[in-house]
Amino acid sequence: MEIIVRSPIDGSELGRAPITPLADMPAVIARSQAAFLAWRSVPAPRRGELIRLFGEELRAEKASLAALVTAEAGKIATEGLGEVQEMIDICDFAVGLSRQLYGLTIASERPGHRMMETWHPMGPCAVISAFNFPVAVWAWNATLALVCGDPVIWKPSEKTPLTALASMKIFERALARFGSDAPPALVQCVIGGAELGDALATSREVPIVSATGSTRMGAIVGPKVAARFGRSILELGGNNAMIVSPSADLDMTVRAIVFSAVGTAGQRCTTLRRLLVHRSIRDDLVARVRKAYATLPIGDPRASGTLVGPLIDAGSRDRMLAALGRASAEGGVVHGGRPVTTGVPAGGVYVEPAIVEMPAQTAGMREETFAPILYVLAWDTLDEAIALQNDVPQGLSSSIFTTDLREAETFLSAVGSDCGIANVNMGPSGAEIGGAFGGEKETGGGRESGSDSWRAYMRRQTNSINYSRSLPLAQGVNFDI
Ligand code: UN1
Repeated sequence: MEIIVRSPIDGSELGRAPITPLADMPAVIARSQAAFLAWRSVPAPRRGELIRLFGEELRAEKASLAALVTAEAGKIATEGLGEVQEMIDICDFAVGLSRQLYGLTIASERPGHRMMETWHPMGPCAVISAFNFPVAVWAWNATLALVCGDPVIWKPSEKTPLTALASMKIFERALARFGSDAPPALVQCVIGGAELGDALATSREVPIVSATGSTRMGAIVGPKVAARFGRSILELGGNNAMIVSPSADLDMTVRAIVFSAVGTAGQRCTTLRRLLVHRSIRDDLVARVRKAYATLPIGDPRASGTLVGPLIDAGSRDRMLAALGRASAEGGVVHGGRPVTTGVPAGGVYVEPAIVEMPAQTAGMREETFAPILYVLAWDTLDEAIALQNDVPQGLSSSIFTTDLREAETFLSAVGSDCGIANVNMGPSGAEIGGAFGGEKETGGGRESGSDSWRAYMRRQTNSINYSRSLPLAQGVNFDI
């Protein structure tokens, strides 16, 4: 059994990927457990050396892997390169981290005692990744898991197995240079559908499951991992907004809107989906954004100059058109959003990005449609804008354009954005790897990539050491025998 992989650019067959039989999963997991027993004892800085080598191999293959990302996921060329750069960046981060897996030393209340925290490897880490960032999000997880001492089992999206297999080949080059400290099966890739994800989610031998995808998927995976007290790192749907205040630099705002709303053809989890504009500048801003949309080069993502490539498949287009129909029925005025069939490669699914002027925040707007639809709403007070921004089930990314310090700081404060990411004078998408990435509410609560996200890949141990000659009890308890 194999998956026939077709390019979203023109529907042509790119290659075939062998499907991992479900019956193989126990052996895959057992191999990962065996790898863990060896890998956990390799010093973390030495584990980092493997990731340093992986970063070197990725640098050497940056152009070719990026071209494959473009062919298989349909991203425009510069975004394909950006995706591989994101892998390289997280390798650098993880190498440094391999010498910084620090714990605390804590003041003990007892004389002659020391208390501290130690971080230990946790065990196999499953990574379930999505089509839209087919390799970078895996790398965020895999590089951190590996320096933390955890083997990785990767289930890429069924839509993008070839970029996964290519990344595995590049990783194998690093392994070959690294030598025998790395056990067999340190990183395994399984190809297939939800049944493989289910095998990982339900296995007690897989303590960590990091899953990126829809909220619907997360609502299935999360409870299965929780039911066996596993740890999940969920990065699910987003419904990201930008608040534009009257003081905003509108030239910058327009550029940020266009990149974050139509970049990756609206198929980023961080894509700008809701534009919340002060009523006094709404018409002006909408006119400017419509003007920019009118000249967007839509078409072959390999061609230089193209800014909007194809949607991943026809199902995506159908969901987009259905969402636009629903928005109209809810009182919205739709601009654009039509399928594009001329001037684009035959066999691919291309659309005009849509702008929809809405009368209110409707039920349709509260759902994430993974396509380039930008809903626009007006507001009168910042409190109202922040309430609109937060009044959706998702909580991934958010932004404000303002030159007013009070507005910016209010947006970032406890009464401001309720999202995992909140930006000022930049759009909600295109995060750097150095920060923790993820969001609240239906986004799932997980954090990946930078900052101290590594802690999710390790187990914390509190150690108390008595170096005195007596045995005092905590809280002053007396228990003399
Ligand atoms: C995703 O869409 O799952 O912040 C990840 C961004 C990218 C990552 C997106 N660095 O837009």
